[in-house]
Amino acid sequence: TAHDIAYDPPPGSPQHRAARVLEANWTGSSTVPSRALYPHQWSWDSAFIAIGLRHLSPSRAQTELETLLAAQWGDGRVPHIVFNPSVPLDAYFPSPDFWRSSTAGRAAGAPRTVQTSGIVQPPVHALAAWLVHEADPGLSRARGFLARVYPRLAAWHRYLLHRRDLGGGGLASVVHPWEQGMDNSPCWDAPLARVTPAPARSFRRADLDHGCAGDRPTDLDYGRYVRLAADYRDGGYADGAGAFAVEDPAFNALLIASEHALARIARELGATGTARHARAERLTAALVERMWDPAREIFLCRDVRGGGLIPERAVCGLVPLLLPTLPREIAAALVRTAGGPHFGLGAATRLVPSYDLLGEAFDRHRYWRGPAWFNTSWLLERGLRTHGERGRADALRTALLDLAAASDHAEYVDPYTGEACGATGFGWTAALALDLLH
Ligand code: 9YW
Repeated sequence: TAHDIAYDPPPGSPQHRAARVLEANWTGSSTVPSRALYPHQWSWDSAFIAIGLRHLSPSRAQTELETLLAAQWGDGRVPHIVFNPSVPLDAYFPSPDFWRSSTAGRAAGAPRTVQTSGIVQPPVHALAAWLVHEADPGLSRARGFLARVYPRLAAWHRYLLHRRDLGGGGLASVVHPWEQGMDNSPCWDAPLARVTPAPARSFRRADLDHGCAGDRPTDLDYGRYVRLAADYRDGGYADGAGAFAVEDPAFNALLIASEHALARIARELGATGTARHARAERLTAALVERMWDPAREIFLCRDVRGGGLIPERAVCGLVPLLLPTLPREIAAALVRTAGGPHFGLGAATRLVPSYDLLGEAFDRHRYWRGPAWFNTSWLLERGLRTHGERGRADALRTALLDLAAASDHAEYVDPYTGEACGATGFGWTAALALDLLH
């Protein structure tokens, strides 16, 4: 095929085991997060998967991103799910007949042929595209990879920075908890409480067919997710009117990291990239000004509708450590917070928990309310390394690799014991382990 695996790891090696997961989840044009639980293409999963896949097959990693970007809407949004038409409708809810992208999303420029959701996920894509390019610049240039993806990535960022600046401070808001990628985080409890749940009989949860109910969101919260998504759809996916709007530090930090990557891509294509680096700097300043809590020493989410910072400590507040030009004292404070009693990194926990160990809503097994995910630890590992915390970064890297292998590349783990939770053979877990092995 055109996607020959360029590097074949030795059988039995951790690389080989991770590669087998990616191979098993590959559909021919993209990679599913999990064969059992998530049988379509997910936006930020694909970005993380491409970051690992580039070590096995740079051309396949390029295809992964280009398949996603081919489903981009006319207004620039990159949908959080691109549906695989050969998967039965009832395999995942909300399905294409809920989102109705090609009809309800017409005004926003949804594609006519491919079916997608109408919300977004964190913008890790430009960062992923740059890392994929770096894995084999010769091949990337020969295939015109960056020249093709650049205009799409630029339109994606433009959408987020303009249509999604609902708080007026220059940052992007999410309009649904699913957009930030940490669906059931306690950060959403207060803004979500204002939303009237859709009646439980008006939808059927497919997630409970696979996951255990005790680990998943409650029916009441699920009803609120459905209501928000249905209202957004019924408004033609126009931005600005919804009941839920939150500025999230992880979403914005990833946007900033991707803006820096887009500047590098622009340079590779012959421009200067200066304006983009400058914009990333302005966004970093806005992030600090609008979301940094000096007393708690963590970034907080801002409830744009309710008008204030949400006093919950969650892993999203540590992710900005990724940013190279974060003020030195803030980076140092984030390192203290990660290793302190609320996250316990390197002491009570080996991977970073998704939520405050001491928080009232902490639950070591419930979705994004305590367990540890591999993508957030990978981001933190990168952040620690960026800020010269080599010892801590090495320990986190070792933990990530140990637990990825021991858990059979689980979707997430118990933050205290490392016990596998959710699906196994999970795409980004395998991909990011593979990345750290290189
Ligand atoms: C869902 C696919 C997605 C991730 C999200 C994660 C989960 C989907 O799975 O959400 O149906 O609950 O929260 O970040 O992209 O892996």
